[in-house]
Amino acid sequence: DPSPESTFVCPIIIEDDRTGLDTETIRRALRDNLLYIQGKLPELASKNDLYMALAYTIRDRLLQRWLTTQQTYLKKDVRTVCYLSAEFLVGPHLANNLINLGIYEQVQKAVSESGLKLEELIAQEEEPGLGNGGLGRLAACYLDSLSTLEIPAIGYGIRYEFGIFDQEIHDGWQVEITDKWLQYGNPWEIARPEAGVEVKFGGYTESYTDENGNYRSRWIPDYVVKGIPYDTPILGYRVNTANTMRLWKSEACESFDFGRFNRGDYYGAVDNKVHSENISKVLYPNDEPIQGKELRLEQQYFFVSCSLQDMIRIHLHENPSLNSFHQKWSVQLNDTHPSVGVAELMRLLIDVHHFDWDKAWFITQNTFAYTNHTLLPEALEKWPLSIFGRLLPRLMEIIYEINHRFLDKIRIIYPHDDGKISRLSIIDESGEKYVRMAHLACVGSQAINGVAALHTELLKKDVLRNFYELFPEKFSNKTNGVTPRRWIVSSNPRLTFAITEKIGENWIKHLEDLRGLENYVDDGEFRDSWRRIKYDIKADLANYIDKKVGIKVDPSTLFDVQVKRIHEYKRQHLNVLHIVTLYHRLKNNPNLDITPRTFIFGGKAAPGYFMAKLIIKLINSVAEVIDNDPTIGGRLKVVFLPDYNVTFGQRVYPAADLSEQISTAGKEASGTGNMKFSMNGALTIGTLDGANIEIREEVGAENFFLFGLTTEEVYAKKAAGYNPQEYYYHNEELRAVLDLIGSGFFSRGDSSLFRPLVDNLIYDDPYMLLADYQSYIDCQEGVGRAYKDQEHWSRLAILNVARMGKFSSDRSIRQYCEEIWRVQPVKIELPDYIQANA
Ligand code: 4GP
Repeated sequence: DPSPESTFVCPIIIEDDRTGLDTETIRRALRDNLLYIQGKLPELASKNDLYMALAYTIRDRLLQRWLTTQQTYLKKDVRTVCYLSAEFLVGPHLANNLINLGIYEQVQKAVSESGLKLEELIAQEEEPGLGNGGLGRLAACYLDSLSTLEIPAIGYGIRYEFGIFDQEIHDGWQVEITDKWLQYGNPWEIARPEAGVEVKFGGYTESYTDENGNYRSRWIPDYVVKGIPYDTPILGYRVNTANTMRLWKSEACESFDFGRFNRGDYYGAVDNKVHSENISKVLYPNDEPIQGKELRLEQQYFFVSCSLQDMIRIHLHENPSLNSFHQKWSVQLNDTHPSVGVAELMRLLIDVHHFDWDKAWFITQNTFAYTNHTLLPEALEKWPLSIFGRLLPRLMEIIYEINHRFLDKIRIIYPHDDGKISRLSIIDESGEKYVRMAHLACVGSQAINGVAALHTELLKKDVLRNFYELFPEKFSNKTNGVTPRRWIVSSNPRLTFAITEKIGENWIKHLEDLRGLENYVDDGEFRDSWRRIKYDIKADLANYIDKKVGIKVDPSTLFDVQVKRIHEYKRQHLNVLHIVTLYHRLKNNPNLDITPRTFIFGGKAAPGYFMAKLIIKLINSVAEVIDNDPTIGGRLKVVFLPDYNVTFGQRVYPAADLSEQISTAGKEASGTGNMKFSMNGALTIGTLDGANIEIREEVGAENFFLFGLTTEEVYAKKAAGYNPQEYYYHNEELRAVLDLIGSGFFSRGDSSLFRPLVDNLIYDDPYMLLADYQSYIDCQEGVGRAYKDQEHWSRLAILNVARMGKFSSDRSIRQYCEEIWRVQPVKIELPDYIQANA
């Protein structure tokens, strides 16, 4: 809020050094920031000092755009999208901002004066790993597209002090290391302590009658925590729009308890501070299955309450009342993690702003929309009433009331169906009682969506069937997308150049334009240069692999890549079965003619997920044995690259020939890595799962390596009593492969190490690897043959890129805007004294 004392009227006119986009000005600004922000003389500056100085130089160039954007939104009283997400896996900012501002080359020249390369400074940035995997990365792509499409938006989340752990590999096992991404400071964020808000926890509620005789509730908390917003500007591509990502840090209201201190309790005096700060201390490292820890619920409520209070403050700044709240704000719940927001908005409207229930409910229901991201039943979030009621007593009461009113209505529709009532209830009363967060989200939202066509169908048929029956009109599909700015332009400059040379640069904002490349599939010269580019990128990755893990790989081999979280349903171990099959064949027939391959893996396992950690150990063990076997002669190489993250993803997607998307059908909601690979010219081997289906539809069945059971077949097999032993006993090669792993061959004779994994496959196999094994092996043989014909392979690769238009996050965001959020773009005009984008 502008303070009434602020009487500055003169605009800042000459800001040249902080806004100019030409090389000379940037060079001057860089030196200036090095001296006056980093406090370093050029001759004593470290690489990090230079990175920081450069980051500030670029941030300066964002600020006018950002402030102008915010001012325009306020003035025009626009409708705003708020994307509520417990995770934003944004990845490094510097390179992306340079690209979006259009000043990459100018900065390259300006930096060269320091004797360093821009790429070295870009590599210096610690990436903010504030997410686990797909869900968090999707949120980041969506922020990029929202700004690029000039949509008023705020991304609200948590400023974790420690993001996703760094992964090291010791003796083949994953070891987790604390991610200290903030240790040298974060130049991209701006703290706004003056916009802090308070959040209550614990305690009890009481009722009272207000001065007008109305019956009301009051929450007397046990403790109150302060949320401080940290803002990061998110600039769109070649537009002036810079939206805000606003992440909340938790702090103690009173950092020091003088009462306790004076009684001599020195440590007790800071207890409260420690507890409060713990809330935003660390990201829970579990992908998909949730961990029912109380601190996690505290995190969720903390950031959701902060964000809703923030929206209300902004709203009341421009509007006389909250009656129009739902007309000005559209709030998207990124999975159920923020779904307590439904009850919190009710609380704020009723307890704080004295709305009656029906009006508050109307506003709430018309404000929220909910995206589901997973079909795994174990990932459906629910909180024991005991924890929920103790931590959030007032919200518990409100949820009971929402449920009570909801079930009253349902009873009219299904008068004698108690089973239906208990299946729909927000409270699970089948055993220990729980709050079902997905039910709260469904009841409290105007729209519900899945993230790929198949996923949405399965939600309707299965996971959310009862809600679909009740409100079919709320359901729609929004297939995921990824931003081509980060996943092609920034990560693959060589391909970007080659494409732009042929079809111009419009595709960067209109990815459908890649279709124009189809005109060049028959151009031999183009295919040649395409292959040369791929080879060079693979050679770069080979150097990196050598530096990182000391393994030499040959860039002319087929790079077969699987990078994603390690999970049984994603079936990295099916990939291993293929590798061991090839190895076994070569051992039996050393002269066998196979297409030489380099298998590259990357991904983190949740620290408490034993089987996933054992899969990592298996990959590394197989890698070691094959690498040390001279008879293989480099025809097979296996590399597990530690610490897979956004930065490494940017290196590996462009270098892949083959993208492994091999989840059990019906398990992967969408996948987004599948899109990044294909956009960069890799071909996919995959099942009919998630967005693979739509990718195959777009690129054409003949340009996609399909294998495995369909979702219906998986269901049918399960229903008929799936018995993996049948496959084990009837498929000799499969049996040999499993026996080899079980025998201790890859574990220095220790036959117990991989037993749990092998036994799990033979006796249980919940993700049906054995059922899909033969089809996968056969399909891989087809891949090997196809790769031998390089001309043919290049054609397929070019067609894959040309047909990926649908998978830009710009398309996804347009659909959300039109069909769920009903928001319009708002043009941002910069003041004339600011140099426009290049
Ligand atoms: C992921 C899904 O597993 C993935 O298929 C999807 O592409 C991604 O969300 C974005 O929608 N889910 C999660 C999660 O990351 O934590 O549930």
